[in-house]
Amino acid sequence: MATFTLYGPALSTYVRTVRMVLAETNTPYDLKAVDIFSDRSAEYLAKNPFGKVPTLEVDGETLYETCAIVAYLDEVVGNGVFTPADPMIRAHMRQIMAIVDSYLYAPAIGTIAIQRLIVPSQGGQSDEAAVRAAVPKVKMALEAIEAIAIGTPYLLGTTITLADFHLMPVMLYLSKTPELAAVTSQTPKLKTWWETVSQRPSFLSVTA
Ligand SMILES: N[C@@H](CCC(=O)N[C@@H](CS)C(=O)NCC(=O)O)C(=O)O
Repeated sequence: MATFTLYGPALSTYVRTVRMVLAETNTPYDLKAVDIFSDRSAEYLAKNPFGKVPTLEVDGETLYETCAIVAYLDEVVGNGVFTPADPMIRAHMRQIMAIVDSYLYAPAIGTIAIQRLIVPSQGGQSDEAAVRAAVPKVKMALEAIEAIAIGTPYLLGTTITLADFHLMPVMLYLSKTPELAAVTSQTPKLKTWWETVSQRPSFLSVTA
């Protein structure tokens, strides 16, 4: 089997998405810490010019961008079990992942989680106006996912897919904030989904 090295801090949502696929497939890997709260080293920027995490090294070859990493891992260590065979359901999986990346991550993590969890932990005061402005954006993104989701019990039916792994780490941070109730007030499927997937052993192992 190939040798896998994953770069990134354990607290990163996107790193957790990749780690879930590795955990679900019992794939051994090294996790190398990257401090995302200070400047990236030249060595790291040579692997990932955008300085983002995660980056995966496969036998010394570098891969970055979470969607590309998890699609690769699903093929080589997952046998494709996390990607639906049906073209429309597969498209819905990619659609949910794109919604997370394009419309959910920035207001949910970049604003609400940072303002509610990180800023106070460092002795600062949350920017209430920024949080207020982020709430409708998060609500809209979650409601768009709700409209696509099947939710019995996973986002796209009876089998867990890469879309679940993409959304779960973001939901975990939202669930630690007082904004959770407001942003999920119109998403009953997502509420039930979260009660189930948040107890999944692979998720608990990468978020411990
Ligand atoms: N498009 C990238 C986004 C990754 C991303 O935004 N990662 C965050 C952590 S969850 C990060 O690197 N933040 C540090 C920064 O923006 O400087 C991907 O899909 O991998």
